[in-house]
Amino acid sequence: MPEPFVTVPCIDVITVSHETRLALFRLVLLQRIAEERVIALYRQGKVPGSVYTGRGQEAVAAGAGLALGPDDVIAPLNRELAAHLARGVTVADVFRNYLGKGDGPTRGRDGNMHFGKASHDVFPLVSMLGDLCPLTVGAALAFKRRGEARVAMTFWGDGAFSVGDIHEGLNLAGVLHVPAVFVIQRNGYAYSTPTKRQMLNTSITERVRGGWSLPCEEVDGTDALSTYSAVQAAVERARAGEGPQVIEAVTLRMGGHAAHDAGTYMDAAVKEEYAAQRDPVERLAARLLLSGLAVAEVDGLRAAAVEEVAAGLAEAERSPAADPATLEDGVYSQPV
Ligand SMILES: Cc1ncc(C[n+]2csc(CCOP(=O)(O)OP(=O)(O)O)c2C)c(N)n1
Repeated sequence: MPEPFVTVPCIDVITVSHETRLALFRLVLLQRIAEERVIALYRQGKVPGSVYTGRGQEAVAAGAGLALGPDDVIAPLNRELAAHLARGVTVADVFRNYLGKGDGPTRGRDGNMHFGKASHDVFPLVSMLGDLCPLTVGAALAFKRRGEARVAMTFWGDGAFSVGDIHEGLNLAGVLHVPAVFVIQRNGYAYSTPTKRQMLNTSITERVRGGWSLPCEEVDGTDALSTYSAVQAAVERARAGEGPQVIEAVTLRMGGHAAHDAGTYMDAAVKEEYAAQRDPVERLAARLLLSGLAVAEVDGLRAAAVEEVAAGLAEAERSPAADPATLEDGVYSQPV
């Protein structure tokens, strides 16, 4: 194996095609690079909102997003940029939202990741943790009642697993046997609170199986191939009418909760070990090298992603700023 990669390669899930591996690599790279760019813009005072990235968790967002079919719906949270991109949301649209542009997804109202895209079946992020769960169950129930072979998927973190709406939603999903897939990113923290200080049993899988009698699989969330493969199996199971499933993806935030949080309360040695050994981007790069790609080819894919992000940002920067006169549009009904 060529030298620059010290990271442990991800598992070779042989059923994942070469094209899918390349698509996953593009997505993890786009999320990593775009979010680094967003943080730089935020520090320059150009982002009016706050910034919550998924650094270290890109493999989950990419793997889950790519596992869906074209007619499925997705309700991402704030660490799942690659899932938006997997659905065809453009890098330019993401930057338009962060920069508060008038033609962006929220037309300048947000400056964060609280947006969806109806044309791409991406639900907007609801900030109240837990709310996306019953909403997703509702979408899945609609598919079931209409006899459509479609699947609804959402995400949340281990901290959000304490929210009641999630348990009501999971229970309902099971009882109504709806085609839904729930992806839980277990990154060990809810903001600054370690999961083990929040719950006695930190195994989401055990709690989902024991509490709600739903199938749940724990996967290495830093391994894009494993995550993609597990989520895809859950999606196809749900589509075949076999009911909902939960995936517990074990990850770690490679930093604080948000751009304004340095994460100094996190164990420095764990963070270092994670960055050196389990960085999802580098693990997938190592896998691509092991499967025969040359270093120059992997570098070419990295360069293409840098280019795609730069082009998306340039396009967004050309967009007009939001017009303050439109502030109340879409908020109140229009006077008659
Ligand atoms: C109902 C609710 N309570 C509190 C918050 C504030 N809040 C936003 S993110 C967060 C931590 C969430 O932790 P976790 O679910 O583990 O996700 P992570 O941030 O680690 O990805 C909290 C408490 C919120 N948005 N909604």
